[in-house]
Amino acid sequence: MLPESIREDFPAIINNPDTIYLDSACMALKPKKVIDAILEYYSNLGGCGGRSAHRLAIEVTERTEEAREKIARFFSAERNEMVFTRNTTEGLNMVARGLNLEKGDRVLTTDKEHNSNLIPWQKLAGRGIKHEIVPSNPDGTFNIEAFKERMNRDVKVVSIVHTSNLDGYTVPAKDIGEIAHDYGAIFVLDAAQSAPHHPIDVKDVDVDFMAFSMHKMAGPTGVGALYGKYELLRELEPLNYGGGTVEDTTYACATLLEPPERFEAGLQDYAGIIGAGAAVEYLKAIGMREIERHEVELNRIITEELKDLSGIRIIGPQEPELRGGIFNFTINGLDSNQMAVLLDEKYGILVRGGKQCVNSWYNSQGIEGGVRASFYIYNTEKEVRYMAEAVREIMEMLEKA
Ligand code: ALA
Repeated sequence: MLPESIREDFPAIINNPDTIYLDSACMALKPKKVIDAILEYYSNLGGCGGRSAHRLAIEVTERTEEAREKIARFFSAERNEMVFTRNTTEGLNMVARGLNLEKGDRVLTTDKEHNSNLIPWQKLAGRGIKHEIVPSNPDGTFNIEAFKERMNRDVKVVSIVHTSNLDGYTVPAKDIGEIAHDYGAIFVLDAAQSAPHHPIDVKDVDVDFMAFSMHKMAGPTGVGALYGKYELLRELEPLNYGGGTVEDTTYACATLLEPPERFEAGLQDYAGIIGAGAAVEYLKAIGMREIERHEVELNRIITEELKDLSGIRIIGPQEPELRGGIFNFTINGLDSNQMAVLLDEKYGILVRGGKQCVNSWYNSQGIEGGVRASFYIYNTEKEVRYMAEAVREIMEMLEKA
């Protein structure tokens, strides 16, 4: 397990002493190093990047490019393959709208996609592009046979949630990518929940595009990135055009810069980007394998405590080692959001209830919502045992009522 001293790095933990934060799948807390990097921009720099030639602007350009380099290296990518975005959602929309898909092309996703990897593909129906769902196995694991059955040369894109925000399960991305590539399809990963919790080498996985958010990686809000293989980025139509994306324009046309600059229209969130660089450095110093192990250990403890409790059902695979840092469950007799509010008000435990942006899966199962505890580097054994105790007390209370 990671040392508890990590908690001292997080002002939000120190400043909220009576809370147990178990909602990192939605938003991770930020260490002081990240906050300091953001503040440094506002206090000492303040200029724009990539444009003006004065000293503050040059410094900002250098610092944002350093951050790009750090983030690229974190995933074993090249600097020119990493495009800054606002978040995973923006990255996935960029891919869905920027690929040159045509009438009759097919796009495959799974039945467990976040709305951000669902709606952008659904919306292509107006152009005659067919979006189809690969059903998961009953325990939520990836159904490779169902996937293979659906593959043919009309499938142009396979876009899959790498680690699910619903149940923490991580798909066998390398195998999926290999099959997608055998049929000439583009392979896209929604890495919002994998990038913060697992080591990823984009070259090893051989993914074509991968979108992620820094706010789930101990980084600032409002900054994410889209990784794309350079040749594919060159063919992708930008979502936004404007300042900072062109070599030159006339009244009639524009010559775009090469990637990644051509995708970053308008002034950027320089403070956030510099903070994002600090966030990956912070995670790297802890070690992604260590982070992975820590979360599974916490998941093992809470699973052991609650798996046999009458009235609750764990969503996804029952084995904690397949669920990473997510423990999501349904309860008999209480709405998931009511349960989340009760955990907060009575015990100071902060979790997320409801459909967690995976409405389609919950609706298909006829389930109103889940109560999701999600763990990160700062959570402790004591906290998850306390959560288990709280759930047991609430369930006893419900039985008596
Ligand atoms: N996708 C984020 C979550 O699962 C917002 O909470």
